[in-house]
Amino acid sequence: MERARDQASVQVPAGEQVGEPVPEQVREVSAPGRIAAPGEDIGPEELALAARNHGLPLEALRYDVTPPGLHYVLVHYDIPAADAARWSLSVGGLVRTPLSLDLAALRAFPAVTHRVTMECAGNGRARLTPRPVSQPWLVEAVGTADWTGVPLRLVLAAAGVQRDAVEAVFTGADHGIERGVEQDYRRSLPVAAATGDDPEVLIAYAMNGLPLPPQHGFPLRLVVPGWYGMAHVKWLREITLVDTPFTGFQQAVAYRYRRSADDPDDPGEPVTLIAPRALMVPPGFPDFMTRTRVVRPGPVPLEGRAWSGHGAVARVEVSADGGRSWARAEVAPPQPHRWAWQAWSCVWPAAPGRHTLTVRATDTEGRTQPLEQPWNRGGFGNNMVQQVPVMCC
Ligand SMILES: Nc1nc2c(c(=O)[nH]1)N[C@H]1C(S)=C(S)[C@@H](COP(=O)(O)O)O[C@H]1N2
Ligand SMILES: [Mo]
Repeated sequence: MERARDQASVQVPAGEQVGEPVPEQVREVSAPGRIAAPGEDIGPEELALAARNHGLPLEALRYDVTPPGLHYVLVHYDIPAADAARWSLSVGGLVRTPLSLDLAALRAFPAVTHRVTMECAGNGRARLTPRPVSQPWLVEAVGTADWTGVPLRLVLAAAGVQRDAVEAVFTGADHGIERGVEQDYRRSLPVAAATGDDPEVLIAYAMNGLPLPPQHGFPLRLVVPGWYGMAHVKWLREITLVDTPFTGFQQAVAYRYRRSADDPDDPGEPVTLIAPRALMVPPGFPDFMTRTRVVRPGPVPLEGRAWSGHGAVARVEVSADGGRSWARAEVAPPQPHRWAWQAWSCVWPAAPGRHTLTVRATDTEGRTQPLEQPWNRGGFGNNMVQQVPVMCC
């Protein structure tokens, strides 16, 4: 914090240089990323991650706002200890007036509430072939909350962003090692995104009208409407304005779309906005083990949610024959919650037999969901359509 204040130009905030040497023993416990071998099942390490980082039970798609405890959770390292009474957020680097704000100081700014659908960039990873070995999400890494806090642009205006600043770097209070790099969790946003009012980035202190739960970033987190989850830095303790694009691990190494499985020199494209996706509440009732759905013959109401970070959802289509034919669903308008998912519904005339239900969203930018996997090495942004096996009898 002090260092940021003293330096005229901060390129990479203290404590993080990609490729910085770490003790050999550390590297022994923190292997490079890898792709699962052909036929390799999900292993104990992925199971351990999946048990910590839970998804949204798909039946909870029925709620506009995800009820407490049902919003997905993704935590790279540990949930840090946080004492609200002693928490302070520092704003430094290329600003005219460095700030150190406690929670009372942040609450003195005008408060706004935005309903925002958040989705992990790794959602869909475990459905890829070959499978990148990491948090093995199927389709359920999503949730919607009413986030209350201070518009980031107001805090940055109070600090006075200097003209040569190009990015704001956000630091969380959590610390860990990832693929041999010891680090605090850090991400950046371009200054234009950080100071914009559409979408308006929040420094949030409340979720659904209550203080943030520990796993969702207590006492402060960033909320960046329309962006994949990695941008919404939790346990936010420091904002640093810098004059060159941030090259920390979570920016330049992780969260890149790299099409090639093994080219070490491919920098890839940055992961930013959420690709369109529709999900359905699986109809009928499930088999405990296979999760196959059982429905009775006749009209079966189908419902779910659809969203995109690129625009509103313009169209949702449902297929009962694995994507050969499609029927339009009704879609709720995006207003008044532009950054939240939209409800959709339709009726499926179920006939006896086995079926695979599929749903696909298309946004106002014309982006849609593929029937085939969009593969990349990190397993990001896989918005291939959901498949719901149903037995009608
Ligand atoms: N400090 C910090 N912020 C973080 C993370 C983290 O591990 N540490 N995980 C990110 C990722 S990858 C996602 S998907 C979202 C998840 O937010 P949630 O757990 O509140 O749903 O938080 C983001 N913010
Ligand atoms: Mo994520």
